[in-house]
Amino acid sequence: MNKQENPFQMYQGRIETQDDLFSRAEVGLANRNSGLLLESLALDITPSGLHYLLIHFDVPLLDTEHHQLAFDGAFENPFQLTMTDIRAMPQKTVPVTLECAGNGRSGLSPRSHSMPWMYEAVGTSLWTGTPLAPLIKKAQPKDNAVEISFLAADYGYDKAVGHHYGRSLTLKQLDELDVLLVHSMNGQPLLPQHGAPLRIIVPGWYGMASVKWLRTITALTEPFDGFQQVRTYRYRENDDDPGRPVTAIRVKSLMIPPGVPDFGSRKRIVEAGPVALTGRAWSGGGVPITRVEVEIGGQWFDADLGDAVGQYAWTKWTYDWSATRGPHILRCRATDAKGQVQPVDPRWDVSGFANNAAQKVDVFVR
Ligand SMILES: Nc1nc2c(c(=O)[nH]1)N[C@H]1C(S)=C(S)[C@@H](COP(=O)(O)O)O[C@H]1N2
Ligand SMILES: [Mo]
Repeated sequence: MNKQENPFQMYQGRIETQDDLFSRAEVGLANRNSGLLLESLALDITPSGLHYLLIHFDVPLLDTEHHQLAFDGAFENPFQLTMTDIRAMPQKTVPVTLECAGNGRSGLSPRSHSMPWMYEAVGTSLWTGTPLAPLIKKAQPKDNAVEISFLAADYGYDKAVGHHYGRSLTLKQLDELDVLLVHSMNGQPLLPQHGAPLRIIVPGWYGMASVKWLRTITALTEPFDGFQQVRTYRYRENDDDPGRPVTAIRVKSLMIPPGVPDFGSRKRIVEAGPVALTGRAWSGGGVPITRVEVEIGGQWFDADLGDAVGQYAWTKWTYDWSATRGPHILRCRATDAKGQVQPVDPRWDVSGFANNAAQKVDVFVR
């Protein structure tokens, strides 16, 4: 099917949205792409069933036994690997905090039509696999190779372009990033929705780089022009802006909403007295968290920090609050070792990428 025959022409441009109101199409997406339950921020490692999901098309149900990973294109020594080959290679298990670049999209105004995330598109898993760099070295990119692309099994349309999900990294980025070829999550083979039987994890970058259902690793002599690389995941000021690529995760923190919820309104009820506020903070590119502050009644207080769960994983924070009666708005914000601080107000982006504005929690203390 080409552009002219596309029966969904109307979805090629901007789709009308209204802040705080979601279309049936978006609710449908949200029912597939579940988010982390904020109460599970209490755990260092997110149980696999509570890890957020972002699936653009349909989950391809692949056969582990016959799955092949091909290294092709501009490599001197192209080869193929089975899952048995990959499991027999040197293994590494790393805790990595993954966050979707669209996390926080609903907090922007006007927001864009896409997965309507609020705060919950984040999670930390123990990923097991073999480091990718030695395999690329073994395949040996030709002298004129500039990028390596990662092509997946899932296929669909976006803006009238049919494509397999795919992303690329430059050879320089591959040198700097500890990319892992992953077959297991939290000690179990990858679940279908998380990329079974094989995916990559690109630690420190937003989730779009961590290609699931991986089938082909190709050496390219020209930059990759796949849809998910050049048509989206770019920071843009307006529709005509070619934009800059979305890469490392921006500094962020979240709080477990204290107290208990009211089912209908989702507002929180807290008992007066001592309340242990807690949550997690993380930043991208392996940069550690140096500070978390909590705002109560318009004043910011320093929280206590725990140890990071890993170089590429989040840090726990706690703050003892003496809750006084009445309505309160609580917020938290993190600072990283590069001095980057979470903004209180969202930064504008056309597609709603990387909104790391401080989380706001409404509570009523009684
Ligand atoms: N093949 C493929 N890989 C993919 C995606 C996808 O739709 N297809 N989604 C990406 C995005 S946008 C994110 S945020 C992460 C989500 O990984 P998870 O669902 O395991 O949390 O996978 C990435 N890898
Ligand atoms: Mo994402």
